Amino acid sequence: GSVAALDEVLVGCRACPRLVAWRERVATEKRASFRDETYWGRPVPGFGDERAAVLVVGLAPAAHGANRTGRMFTGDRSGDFLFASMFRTGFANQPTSVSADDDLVLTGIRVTAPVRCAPPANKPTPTERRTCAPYLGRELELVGPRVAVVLGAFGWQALLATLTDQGWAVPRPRPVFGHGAEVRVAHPDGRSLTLVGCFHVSQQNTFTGRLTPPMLDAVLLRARELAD
Ligand code: DU
Ligand code: SF4
Repeated sequence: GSVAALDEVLVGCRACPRLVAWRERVATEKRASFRDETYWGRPVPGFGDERAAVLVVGLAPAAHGANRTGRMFTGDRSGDFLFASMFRTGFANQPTSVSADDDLVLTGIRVTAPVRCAPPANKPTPTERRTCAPYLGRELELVGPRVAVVLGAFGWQALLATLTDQGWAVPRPRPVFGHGAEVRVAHPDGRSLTLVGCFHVSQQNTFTGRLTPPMLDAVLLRARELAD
């Protein structure tokens, strides 16, 4: 098994009828400012270091962001905010991620999402989350991160559910999401993974100042410290 083999299966997935219809409709109708572009319109693989110690877990591709460019977090304001922070903290070789064929390289970090197809209103259903969970589970097994930076409550719940399914010792009741929350979980085989909660990088948080660049930088630096 390899990340490339996982991605090959993933990009052909059509398991969620509502999301297949939405991702393809958005890709056909487009946004006026991108009308000359060919949208990706398919499931979006994780991006970055295949041996990353730090895995960033978001929510789902944005309709005109990753669903357009085919690279996670790429082509929208959320990604602009996230990749700039990765550059400042030494995880990325450049501050921007514009398209799937730019020269961005992530070292020691990787970005992914628990749902791989763009959902209407950025809101996957519980069934869609469960249907997509095996892809995140497989990626976790292949990459083997020591730290997961989880952007928002949806990703937090989704990751904890996936870890539980995979036999990790997740406390009950499940730990509550919060910015700066840290939870260490253990696998019976001896591995451990520390989840670090962080407000999502969406404009709702970054435009309002709820999540500032120094706050995100501090989370990424903390993640590196935990991973070392
Ligand atoms: O084809 P490849 O060298 O396995 O890289 C796939 C993809 O992942 C490429 O666009 C660069 C990116 N990447 C990265 O960001 N960090 C790495 O350490 C390795 C690959
Ligand atoms: Fe497949 Fe996941 Fe997309 Fe559903 S969200 S169609 S499970 S890739």
